[in-house]
Amino acid sequence: MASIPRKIARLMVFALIVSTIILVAVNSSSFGLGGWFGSAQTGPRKLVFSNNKSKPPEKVVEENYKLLQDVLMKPILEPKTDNLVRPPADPDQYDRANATMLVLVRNRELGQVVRTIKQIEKKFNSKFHYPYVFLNEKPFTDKFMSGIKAVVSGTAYFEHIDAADWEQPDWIDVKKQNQDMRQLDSENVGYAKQVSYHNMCRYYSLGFYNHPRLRQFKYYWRFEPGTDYYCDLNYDVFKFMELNNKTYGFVIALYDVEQSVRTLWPRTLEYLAANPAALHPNGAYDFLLENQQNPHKTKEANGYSTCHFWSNFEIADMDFYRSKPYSDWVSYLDSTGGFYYERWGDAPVHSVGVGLFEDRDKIHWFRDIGYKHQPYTLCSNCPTCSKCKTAEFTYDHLKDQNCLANWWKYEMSESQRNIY
Ligand SMILES: Nc1nc2c(ncn2[C@@H]2O[C@H](COP(=O)(O)OP(=O)(O)OP(=O)(O)O)[C@@H](O)[C@H]2O)c(=O)[nH]1
Ligand SMILES: [Mg+2]
Repeated sequence: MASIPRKIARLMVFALIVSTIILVAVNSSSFGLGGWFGSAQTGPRKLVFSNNKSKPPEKVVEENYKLLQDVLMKPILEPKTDNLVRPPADPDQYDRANATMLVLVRNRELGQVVRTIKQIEKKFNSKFHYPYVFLNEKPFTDKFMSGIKAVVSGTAYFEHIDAADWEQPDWIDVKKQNQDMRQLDSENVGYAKQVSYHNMCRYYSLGFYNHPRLRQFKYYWRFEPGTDYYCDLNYDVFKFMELNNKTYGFVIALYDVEQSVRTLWPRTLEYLAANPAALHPNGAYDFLLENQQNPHKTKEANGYSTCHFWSNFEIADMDFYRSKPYSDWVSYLDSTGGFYYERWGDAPVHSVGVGLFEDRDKIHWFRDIGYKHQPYTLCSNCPTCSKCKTAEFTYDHLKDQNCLANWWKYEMSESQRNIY
């Protein structure tokens, strides 16, 4: 008789262990098992990849690449909306959107930045005269400023970044940082040991939109020295964003170096667990959780596909970054030191932020902006594009780095696919 209570006790212990394991798996989600998030309004959402096909990754690469080739070979012109704003007769009398061109740049990059600005002016800005904001943590030289003024059609603002916003916070554990950077460097993570690169990634993730000069603007077009623009744009892209209620625009999407973002996703899930209502009910979850093309990356990044919009080009609404979900989340990320103990890029940070906290229908793929930042290109079959080869992406051995097909397959609505 005495054995019955002992059996019950054993059963209870067993049940407790099982339920604890289930709870940990469902709620902590640190290995990408996903968890339930969302608010009473949005209903619960489970963060797991919903398109598992279990095909060999090499086959997925080929299929996705073919899909993209087909999409890019299709003739397009410009978005088929009836609200495109055409270039005005006099750009100086034009009622522009509240927008600026934006570049963080060093004095020594003058030649490269001028080269890129000349292309942007020819293709777009000579028709609208949007201003430019140049950011630097060091003073711009007279040579730099006069070199720029000679090529821009809009006002040029040369702005200084305060050390307090640029340098790493003093609570970063420098010993740990050095150890972690050496480790990442030994794993061939580019720029791992270059502190200025970490500062740059952090500043582009959480600083720039609160710079006093940028606070006066809503939209920005980020560009980089040495990038190429191939297509004429005969409409105002900022007004396109505004009139079509878009938050974020991109051209290229890539997988990241997985070792650089090992804890970005687990830290994000911690934030979501504490702030479940922050999750947007129509987020781009599958883009962020996909694990078919480069499953080793998703695994190493603890559940994040590492897929991101390549932020060296982006047109976006800074009010999104200034809003509570993004700014609280990115402050939480910052408080964990991951910008310095790992090498989180601003591209994955923007992409995870937009993908989780914004409606995916407000993200626009600019297929009509032909673009290159070494070694990747986007070039559509569009009569306004020249000097790029239609559907070219990169060297053969880097084909598997393209994750645009995931955006196309999992996140775009029919109307977005047909907008060109
Ligand atoms: N003022 C300033 N600008 C920087 C610094 N580091 C990078 N940048 C700028 O930040 C942007 C991104 O830097 P890149 O070095 O191009 O980074 P990346 O594109 O990841 O690397 P690459 O593939 O080498 O181009 C560029 O516009 C740079 O000019 C810095 O220390 N100071
Ligand atoms: Mg670059």
